[in-house]
Amino acid sequence: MRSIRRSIPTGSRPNSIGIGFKPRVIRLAGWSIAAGCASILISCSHSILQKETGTAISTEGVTSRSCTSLVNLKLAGTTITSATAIAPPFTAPSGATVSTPFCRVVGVSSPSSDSTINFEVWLPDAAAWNGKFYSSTGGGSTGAIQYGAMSTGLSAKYAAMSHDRGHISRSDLKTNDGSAIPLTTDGSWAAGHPEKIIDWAYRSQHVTTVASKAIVKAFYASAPSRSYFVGCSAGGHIGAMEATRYPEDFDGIVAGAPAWNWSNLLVARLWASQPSMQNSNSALPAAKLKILHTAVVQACDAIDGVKDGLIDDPRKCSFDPAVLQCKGADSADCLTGAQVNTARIISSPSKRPGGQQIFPGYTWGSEPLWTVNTGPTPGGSAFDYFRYWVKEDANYDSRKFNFDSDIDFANNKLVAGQTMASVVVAKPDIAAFGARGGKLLMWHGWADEQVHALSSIDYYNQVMAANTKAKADGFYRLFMAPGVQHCSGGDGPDTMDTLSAIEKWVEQGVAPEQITASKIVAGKVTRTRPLCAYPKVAKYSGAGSIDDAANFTCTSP
Ligand SMILES: [Ca+2]
Repeated sequence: MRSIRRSIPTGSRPNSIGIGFKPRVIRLAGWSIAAGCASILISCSHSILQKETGTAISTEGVTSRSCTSLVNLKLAGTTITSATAIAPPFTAPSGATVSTPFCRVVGVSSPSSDSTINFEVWLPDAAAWNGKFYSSTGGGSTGAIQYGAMSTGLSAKYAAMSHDRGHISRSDLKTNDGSAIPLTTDGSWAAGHPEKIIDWAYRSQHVTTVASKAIVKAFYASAPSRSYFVGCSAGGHIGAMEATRYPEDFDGIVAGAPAWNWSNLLVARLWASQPSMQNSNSALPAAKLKILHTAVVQACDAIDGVKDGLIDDPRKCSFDPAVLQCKGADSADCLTGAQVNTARIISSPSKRPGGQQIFPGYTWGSEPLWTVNTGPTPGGSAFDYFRYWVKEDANYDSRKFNFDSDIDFANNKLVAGQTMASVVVAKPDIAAFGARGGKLLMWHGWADEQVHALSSIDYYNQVMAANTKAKADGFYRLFMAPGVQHCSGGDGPDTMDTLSAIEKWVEQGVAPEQITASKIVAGKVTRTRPLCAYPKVAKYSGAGSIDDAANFTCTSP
């Protein structure tokens, strides 16, 4: 048995890119990377070097082998293009730095004739390996290997893998108004490439996971003892997909702010963006969003019993933006009638003309970053989703979207013989994952401005409806994070070690009842607070600092 050593705190959001552009620096929240590596090893080749024969070796019954010989490993549907022993310091293509020696394996998987899924596996020296496999993937429509997450996983002694979800995002594309389309939302690769949509939606993670496990086994002569996936946003979507479609791939999955209901989520983003797309006077500039947020917090902070700047459960906040409407001419401290209307639309459920709800609205508290929903083009991946995946027309005008027939058109569009909805939506059907011992830890910021927080409540309710609560509690837990924006940021404590929580659950059978989250400002912890297994909430004891998690207990609401 290998000694399992966790030397660094690890977090939940190595790839918190989200499904849209977030106009600020994205932190690798929670992943406080201990850069130093005490042991100086000169290469990833391990102590039990096998003779390099240069011939293909089956992974069945293998003994360990050198790094460079992995290039000769034969895997169905996957080609290993290079295997290199890396001596630190090493700088990844993304700029991520690595200070640990490792074996860098670069490969490409092609599960269909139109598939090109680039991936890398970074293997720590056998003596350093914790025996486990770790994987993560990007948010949005991103086509890029997540080197930062790999670096962090490697530093924590995991065999780490990431992949580009089957396409490479372009950085030279523009929106209607000439601004750059972020890497995270480029969808131009999807038009005319249904197999690439399938790769993005679920197949890329599975095939690269299977290939990587074979590589791990060949290198160490030992399969990983445990396998974990951690992702946020569309990375959380992949986590949910894995639990549903490939229950054997991972023992533990952390899905943050999961964009699980991908198609209707993007319809909802289009809905939220309509007022500003139709008329720029309806847009809510950042300064107006600030006064809106101040008013929201003032109105709803105390409902949970603690005035701490956080709204514990925004569903209890019945804020009406009309209280901010200008009495006369537009000015800096009020909203115009059009802006009040925009705030109402963004915070309300999207509906078909007949009144049927499409998706929940954005929760109160999420408004500071509504700039992603009040531009001249739809927020996040919605713009390119409808242009390229659905309409396959680069000139498609999203302002003409019909919130009835076009929803059906999008969901029923055939993608290599399957409907779009069946391909891109991660159904909350995870009983098989639970039955085989898998654990899914889902979490969501209550102030998420991109993936509606209420969509995770919807997922929870569907899991509970399909299983008894007692049964579902054994394999699925949801943690809502008050005041936390999309994957990180916001007023609320947003740094927590979800990976340790899922490992304790998988390896020791200790189901997480609460996870301590920290708010870190300028490198200092300013507040800690328990995040509670939903539906429980953190209740203040009535004594002691409200900035100390010890003074709160998780209780039923
Ligand atoms: Ca409060």
